[in-house]
This record gives sequence, structure tokens and C-alpha cells, in this order.
Amino acid sequence: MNHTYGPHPRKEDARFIRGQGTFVDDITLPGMLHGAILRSPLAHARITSIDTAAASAHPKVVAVLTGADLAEREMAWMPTLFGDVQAVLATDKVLFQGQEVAFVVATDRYAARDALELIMVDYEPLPPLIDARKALGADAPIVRENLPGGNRIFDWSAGDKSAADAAFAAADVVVECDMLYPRSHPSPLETCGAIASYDATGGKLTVWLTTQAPHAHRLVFAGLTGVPEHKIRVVSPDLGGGFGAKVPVYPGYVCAIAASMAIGRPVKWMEDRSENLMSTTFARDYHMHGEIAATADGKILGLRARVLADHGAFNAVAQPSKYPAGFFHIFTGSYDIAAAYCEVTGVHTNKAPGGVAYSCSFRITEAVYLVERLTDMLARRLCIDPAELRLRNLLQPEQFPYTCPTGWEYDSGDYPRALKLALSIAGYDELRAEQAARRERGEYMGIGISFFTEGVGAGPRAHMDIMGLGMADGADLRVHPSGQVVLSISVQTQGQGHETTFAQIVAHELGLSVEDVEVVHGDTDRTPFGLGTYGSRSTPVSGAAAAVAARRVRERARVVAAAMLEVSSDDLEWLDGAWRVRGDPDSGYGIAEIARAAHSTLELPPGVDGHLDASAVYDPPNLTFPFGAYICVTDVDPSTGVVAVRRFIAVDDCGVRINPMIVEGQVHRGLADGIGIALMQVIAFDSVGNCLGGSFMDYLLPTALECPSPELGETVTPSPHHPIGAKGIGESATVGSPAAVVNSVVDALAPFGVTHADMPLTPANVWLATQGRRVRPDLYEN
Ligand code: MCN
Ligand code: CUN
Repeated sequence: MNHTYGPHPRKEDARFIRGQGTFVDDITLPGMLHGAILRSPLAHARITSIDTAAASAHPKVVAVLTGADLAEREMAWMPTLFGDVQAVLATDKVLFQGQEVAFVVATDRYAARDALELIMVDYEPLPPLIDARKALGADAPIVRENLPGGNRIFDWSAGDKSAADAAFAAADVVVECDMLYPRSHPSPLETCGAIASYDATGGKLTVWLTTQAPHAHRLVFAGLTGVPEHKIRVVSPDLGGGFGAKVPVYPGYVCAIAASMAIGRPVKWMEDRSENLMSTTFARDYHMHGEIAATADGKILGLRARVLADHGAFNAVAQPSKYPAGFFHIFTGSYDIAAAYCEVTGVHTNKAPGGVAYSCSFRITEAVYLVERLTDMLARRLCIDPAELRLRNLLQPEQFPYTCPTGWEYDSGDYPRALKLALSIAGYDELRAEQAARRERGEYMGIGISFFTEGVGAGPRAHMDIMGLGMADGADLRVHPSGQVVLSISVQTQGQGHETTFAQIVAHELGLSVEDVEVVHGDTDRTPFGLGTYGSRSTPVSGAAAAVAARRVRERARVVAAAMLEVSSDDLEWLDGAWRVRGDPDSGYGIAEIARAAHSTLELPPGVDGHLDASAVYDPPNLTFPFGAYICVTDVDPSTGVVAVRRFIAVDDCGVRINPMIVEGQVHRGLADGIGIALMQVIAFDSVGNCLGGSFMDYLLPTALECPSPELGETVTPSPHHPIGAKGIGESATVGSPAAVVNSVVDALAPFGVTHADMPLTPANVWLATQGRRVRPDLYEN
């Protein structure tokens, strides 16, 4: 019986490795039609006319929808999870290249695509706004003419400005830098899509959907369509990755729903790779100015940041609504910095909707990058080793729980232990000696460190909401008479292995085998309400709900066991997966026997009903704060600019590990993300707004060739407030690793006087850096 946490093989892999997963595009319904979207070729233009006659006349076309058609149904605009409204199909203007303009429904997918070319749209081009830094200029084109703030979405600040200013005034040294965290794309292998099926007779709408947040999307669909929430079923079958890309509601989903409701037949819409890369939600796009202040012996005194956030044409992605810059303000990171202040301004540009997504922990990615780059620069300025500078400034274990300057309480941590472990795995001193020896020979090797703290598990309802909804998650646990159990959860795996780890949580609490716990998710008709999987919140929130529900089952079982044993329940103790009479460990019953008895005719005490089922809704008291220490070793060829990542050492602490094998898998993929972001990925635009990242020829994904097999270490500092002491892990490595890679490359290039270069560090950008030139990797002037 396996009822402890441990490296249990993933239950879901049996179907995946046999090719038996069911993804949205695998589903075919009787009479199903296929939709395709006509997209704008221009970044900014007024639509003067749309002629759909020829497309409608195509023999295989069943319907053509335009913004005007949707407007008649009051579905031309949809709410986003961020509190914005986004055009489903453009009515007056197009605001980015690839924006949705018309929807063709045909009897097959190819005919739908062909018919797109028969639609005639007249565009009157407008000057596009591509460079976020020009968004607030007096002569900037206005992206959203109906918004009162023009291109300005928000101005937001956190921290104590005067305290930060005083710290800077008192400092011996100040280091500052402009840095760009470029626009990147989560690129799940499965693109986004939906099948909508409206049954007019029953008034029921079923939507198979590529969504990380089925219940949240159902609520949006209810508001849009007028179909009551309880008559909508959102089914999210297997997902081929999400990485944040499947959090937003996309116009294609709404088009499929509108078409199915108009035609009365199921309609499938599945985007292709280019559509996915050009128009689904982006991440990052943060233009940051950071400053760090310190004493001459390297004690960091203060941190300031001024950020311009490019959100594209619409604010599509959820971030807790009180925090328009996500959790960027946890930007003092892992260091004992007394004074900090940041200002973030969000702007619209003529780019696809941006915001938060891509393993980001709600903008903590950008924050970690900023402080870790500045820390390295400070070390260089002070001629202190970057590991030593970090050890001097890391928060100490006795400082926890620690309230950071912007008010968040970090729950637990032992940071020096994690960094020292990483340094020892790396053999840091020998690496530095090797580096020096190589430099003598004209070889450029870099050693880059980063340390990160995340805040994940959104979120406590006292602090945050999405669409006005608190962020509690539910778990329902049904215990069959055989003692086998079914756990229904509100979160939605995209590959993280919830069917295994959530079964492990319940099995651990109830003394069952992992095989005896079935996990149900991804179907709003069968699962309790909750806001979905992102921000590594599944374990911190829904995992806690599962543990609490299981403990309730255990307490119910105690009463039944007492009746079975004819003792008082006070005389029982839970030991080795069974309720036993205290002092008599051979007596007692496990959950299976107790469940059988609960369902039997056994006489139960008054007030105890005859089953063990329980449920829980978990409102987390705080975020959980996982952390880690990363070291990246690179070899850089300054003559070609080619960077090879030789080694990657990652020590992660996510509290108690439910399934260490899955945790390591999460770290592996996050490190690959980080290497991709740091070295090869940017969604760039030319000056008229053509997206230059529309295929995997341009937007590069790292492969095993670029990613060394990482060397992992772990420390375990349980979260004190989480029922099983676990913290999230799903985004840690993506958050922590880019800074280590960049620090490593800049370290390698120190002899060239390079102090900073913006990501991605492609060969061209690295070579330019060695020539003392800085480029804007996100913008190509035509
Ligand atoms: N886990 C564990 N012990 C812990 C923490 C987590 O065993 N102490 C396990 C969990 O039970 C779960 C997995 O690790 O099976 C990830 O858990 P968690 O950190 O709670 O993250 P979520 O399940 O909420 O996943 C979301 C996170 C995010 S936000 C992105 S983005 C991302 C990521 O996960 N997208 C992914 N990892 C991904 N992995 C895959 N394969 N595909 C994606 O799209
Ligand atoms: Cu920020 S990407 Mo994940 O939270 O779905």
C-alpha cells in the first residue's frame, strides 16, 4: 500500500504514452461544423466595409459572422478576466495584427479556411503605436479611443517612497540600469480551441474548451450569452500544455458559441500555430528602470523601480484585481532590504493582448529578474563576489515570518542553506578558478547566480479577487462503500499531473492506496466551483482543500469506527492509516472497513448519517512562498556570440514535496523555459506592427541540445499555514532561471566591459554587446 508521499509514477501517463489522451481537437460530434477566423493584416486601421457575399455563397459555407452580426446579439464585445472588455470581432477599428474580424462556419475545416479569402474588407490604415515608450506622448496614436485615460491603463505604486529616497540618499553606492523583459509567448504544443454545442430545446450549452479555468470561463459565457450558469457545461478534457496561455477567454471561443447558438449545430474552432503565436495572450513586455543602493561593504539599503508595462490592445489576462501589476511589488525578492518603492504604468499599444501569462507567478518573473540583475551589477561595482554579496543580504531563517517592505508576509524560508547547497553542488570555488584559468587562454566562461522568492497560491480573499470573486477553491470527496474514493476538484491540470498528486494527498490522509483514489476535474458539471489553475495555485489552494476534505472524512470515520468498536471516539487514535484504540495498536479499522460499515445497517450514534462523504472550500490565509538558488555555467564565444549552457544547478524549496518526481519534472521544464527566454525568444514587431514571431522558425523553442541535464538539489521548509506544508512549484524555475542565464553571460563577457544586455541573448545580440552596442530586441525599425 502506497500512502506516503513519494515519486509515484503519473497515473495519467498510461493514456498519454499510448496516444489515448483526449484533446479538444480529438472530439467530433454528430453534425459538427468548423469555424475559421479572418484576421486583420494591419496593426491599426479603421474598417470601412466588410463584404461577405462571396464567402457566404461558397457551397460548403453555412454562415459568416461579422462584428455587426454579433452586435445584434450583444456579443460583439466580451469581458476579460482582467476587467477590460475585448472585441470578439472588430466592429469599427482593428487594434493589432491578427485581430479577429470575421468568423466563417463551413462543413469542413478546409472550406472554412478557403472561404476566408473570399471576404472583402476595406481598411483605412491608421498610424500604429508599437513602441510602448511612445504611448503617452502628445502625438501618440490613441489605441482605444473610447477609454478616458487614452493609452494609459493605470498608474500604480507600492512601498514607501520617502523611506526609499532616504535610503538612497544615505548610500555609499547606487547602481542603476534600464532593462527590458521582452514580450514572450507561452507556446503550449496544443493550440487553443473550442467545440460549442447548443441544445435549443433544453436550453443547455456545452463547450469543450482548452481552458485552465473552466468555472471562470463558464461564468463569462453565462454573462455573454444569457444562458444561465447552471445550464452551461464547460468540459476541459486533456490539455496539451497551457503555461498561462489558456487562462484568458479568447474571441474564437465566443465565436464558436455564437455560431452554434445561431445555427443550432455544434461548431468547432481550433487555431493554427501562427494564429496562436500572433494573437493569443503574451507575457512580460516590461520596460524597467531599476536602482539599488548599498553601503561600501555591500549591505543593500534600498531598491527602486520604475516600470512601463506594455499590455497590448486589450487587458486579457487575469491578475488579482487590486494588483494591476500583479505581484511585481514583491520585488525586494529574497533580500533584507529595508526600503523599497516601485511605480508601474500600464499602457495600451497596437499589439496582441498582453499581460500576465507564461509561468509568471503574476509578474514575479520580472521582479526577480530586476533585483537579480541589479544585485549582480552591484557585486561587480563593489568587487565583491556575487555569491558572497547575496549571502550578506539574504533574509535569515530567524526573520520568518517576514514582512517585506511592500507588506506581504513571507511564510517560511531558509535562504542561506539553499544558496550554500547550490554553491556546493556547483563546486563554486573550483568554477571560479577554472574561469580565471580559461580567461588567461582567451576563453570566456560565465557563472551566473540567481536567487528567487515567489508568492504563489492566489489567494486570500482578504487581499485579492478576480472578477469580484474571492479565490477559494472547492474539493468534494465521495467515499464508496468499498472504501474507494472519488475526489472532484476545481483546478485543471494541463500536464502537471494532478490525477496523481491529488490522489496522493487523499491517499496519504486516509491511509489508502493511490490507485484507490480517482481524481475528477475539468468538467463544471462534476466539480465544485473554483477559479482554476494558474499562479501555481493548485497545490497551495486546491491541494489544501483536498487535504481538508480528506481530514473531514477521517473525522466522520472516527465516529463510525467508535460505533464499530463499541468505544468512545475519544479513545481512538489515527495510527498507520487506521482508527485504533489507544494503547491497543492491533485493534482498529481502516477507511475501507469503516466505509463499508458506514453504508451498512450498523446502528450509528444520533446525528451521524450513513456515509463518509465530505467537502471543503479552502480560502488560503496567505500565499505560499517557495524559493530557490540557481547557478548557470555558460561558455560564450565572443567572435560568434554563441552561448552554450554548460551546466545548470537548481536548488528548489517548495515545502513538503508530494511527488518529488513530478516536482523535478516541473523544475526541468521551467529551466528549459528560462533558457529559451534568456537566449532565444522574443515576440518582436516591426515599426508598422507586423508581428515577427509568427512561427517556430522565428520564435524558437529550446530543445535538449540547448538545455543541459540539470543538477538538482532540494531543501524542505514547510509552509506553516498550509495543511500539508506544501508550497507551489509549477512556475519556480521559469521565474528563477532567466536571471541566472543572463548573469552568467554578462559574467563571461566582463572582460569586454559588458555590464548588461537585454534578453534574448541571441548570437547577434551577444556579439553586439561585445562591441559595446545595445539593441532593442523587441523592435525592428523598417
Ligand atoms: N507538487 C508537489 N509538491 C509540491 C508542489 C507541487 O508534488 N510541494 C506537484 C503538484 O501536486 C502538481 C505539480 O507539482 O502535480 C505542480 O503543482 P503546483 O505548483 O501547485 O502548480 P499547478 O498545478 O497550479 O500548475 C500551474 C503551474 C503554472 S501556473 C504554469 S504556467 C505551468 C506549470 O504549472 N504550466 C504547465 N507547469 C506546467 N506543466 C506542464 N506540464 N504543463 C503546463 O502547461
Ligand atoms: Cu502566470 S502563467 Mo501560469 O500562472 O498559468
